[in-house]
Amino acid sequence: MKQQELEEYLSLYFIMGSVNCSQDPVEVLKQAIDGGITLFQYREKGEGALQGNEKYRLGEKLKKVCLNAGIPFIINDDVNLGIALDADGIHVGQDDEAAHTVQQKMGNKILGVSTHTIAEARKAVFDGADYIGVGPIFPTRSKDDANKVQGIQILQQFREQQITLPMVGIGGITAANAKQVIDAGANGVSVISAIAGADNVKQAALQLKSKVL
Ligand code: TZP
Ligand code: MG
Repeated sequence: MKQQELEEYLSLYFIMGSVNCSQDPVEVLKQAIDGGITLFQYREKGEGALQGNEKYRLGEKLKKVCLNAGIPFIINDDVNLGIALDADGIHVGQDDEAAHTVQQKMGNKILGVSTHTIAEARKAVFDGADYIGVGPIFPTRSKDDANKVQGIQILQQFREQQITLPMVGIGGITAANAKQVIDAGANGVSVISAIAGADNVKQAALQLKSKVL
């Protein structure tokens, strides 16, 4: 995939797993797609998360929904699951399997890496990341072990220091603050609760979409 194509897919990047949803995750994903999300990450994590075969089976269903809609399907952390489901990509954090070994195992898939400092961003580039996630930009309740809040300044700093890789902001992003994230240099926004936790999922995605175009 060309960098420009990936940048377009990153514009409204929806992340969720069953614990983030108050209704059937398959329905949540379908509604989010109707509202215009451009990329999806299956992140089955946290208290009460599905494991083993159940985790696999939900992943299979969500992948099918993405495939039908032409939306890339990315797996969080679990490289073996990504390979088993033939996902379009894998996203790893700093505490997960090293990005360069993931890159070797996955071959031609999209590799995303979470970064919090310039050094981590440079290493992600070196390891062959296709994009980086940067955050938390704002306070979040969706990640127990989140790093300290960075503000939009970190996005500006990365761009000033010649990090040219596609990047998305993450953490506490809503329709009210998404434009700041884009204006600070991100190609898109990654969102869990503002979409998965909305009463009207499609409407929430539509509202975010109008801010990132
Ligand atoms: N990584 C940094 S913040 C975060 C992750 C996975 C959670 C983002 O969730 P929300 O609900 O959009 O703040
Ligand atoms: Mg991780």
